[in-house]
Amino acid sequence: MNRASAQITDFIKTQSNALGFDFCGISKADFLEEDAPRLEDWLSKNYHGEMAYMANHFDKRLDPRKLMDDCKSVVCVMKNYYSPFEQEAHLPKISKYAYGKDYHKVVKKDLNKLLQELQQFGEIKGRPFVDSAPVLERSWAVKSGIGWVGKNGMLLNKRAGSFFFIGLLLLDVDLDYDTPFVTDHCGSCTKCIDACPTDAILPNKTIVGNQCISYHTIELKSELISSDKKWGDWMFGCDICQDVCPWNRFSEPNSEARFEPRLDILNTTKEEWEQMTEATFDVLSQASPIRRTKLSGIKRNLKFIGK
Ligand code: B12
Ligand code: SF4
Ligand code: SF4
Repeated sequence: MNRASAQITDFIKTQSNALGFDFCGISKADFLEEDAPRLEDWLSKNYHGEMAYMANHFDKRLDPRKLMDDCKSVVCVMKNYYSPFEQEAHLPKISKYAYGKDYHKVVKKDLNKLLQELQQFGEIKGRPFVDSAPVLERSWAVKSGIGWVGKNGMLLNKRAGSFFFIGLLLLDVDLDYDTPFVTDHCGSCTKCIDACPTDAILPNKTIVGNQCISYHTIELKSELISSDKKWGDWMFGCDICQDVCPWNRFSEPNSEARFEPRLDILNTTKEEWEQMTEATFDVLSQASPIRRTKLSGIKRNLKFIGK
């Protein structure tokens, strides 16, 4: 490795930490050979359901060099969003990732800052992505040595569990690369598979996307298709397969002010949601991930609560 790449690598690791990222790993931008057949199989079985965007850009999704010209390196960061806050039992449930400010905005803003700071080394081109582009974020986290993919499909870290967002920064410079994570620490545990109310978790780490409560309550645009399975009280997303995971016993509360639980949203009752006007929702959902579902989606989801 030359001195310049080692210096930039060190800077990225130190600054990502200073910017509030909890983990940072770096991989060489390459074709994700092992993922290609898995993604193809997942799509061929229609596990993406109505998420048509998942079937687009197959080649780009497997190779970041097709997403950005001259892409040489993939910087992968993780940001903790765990919060011990629990909603009162009678309230419609919102998954933890949506407690605070929209993570797309938060993580992307900080990755842009990192890119900005890198300009002191000369002109470095980069593109930040957070759940916003055709790229297999969890596979890059594994490749960057941050953790393994659990049976629940989540990226898990031994010290910190899975309540983490993943962000990627593609760069046009060569860097020093981390060693991929090759071990699996799920062992014989099947707690997530046993607890999933819609049988969306297959034994081989595959998530049947269109069976997941998260898909039904957030991504599905049409009327919610009821099944014989229980939706529980989830109004937006679902945390069951993370809540039961033993690795999340080590979760520490996040220290990000922007992820402070939005009590105005989290304390809203079923009746208040049902009677809410578009104007009120427009104000309430500012900068919150719940905006994605729109008020019509939330009202649709409420019909299935408790079923
Ligand atoms: C589509 C999508 C969904 C869909 C489909 C879920 C799915 N598992 O594909 C739905 C709406 C259901 C969903 C739900 C959720 N999602 Co989502 N989702 C995505 C998105 C946009 C794409 C995922 C994707 O490409 N799926 C296609 C399949 C084929 O890929 P994959 O699940 O990533 O699995 C790959 C690797 O894990 C890999 N793999 C790596 N190593 C190994 C080893 C073996 C042996 C095997 C078999 C596989 C394997 O195999 C697959 C491809 O090869 C990503 C963001 C992104 N761009 O990556 C966020 C993302 C995965 N989601 C995220 C979150 C937080 C959630 C929820 C927790 C939200 C909630 N609380 O409701 C749930 C969790 C559901 C679950 N158990 O997975 C986070 C996950 C963070 C983490 N720590 O893992 C991501 C990364 C967004 C982000 N930037 O933080 N999601
Ligand atoms: S998020 Fe909920 S519905 Fe989806 S796989 Fe996990 S437990 Fe099952
Ligand atoms: S609940 Fe068990 S099997 Fe599922 S991801 Fe966690 S450790 Fe792995």
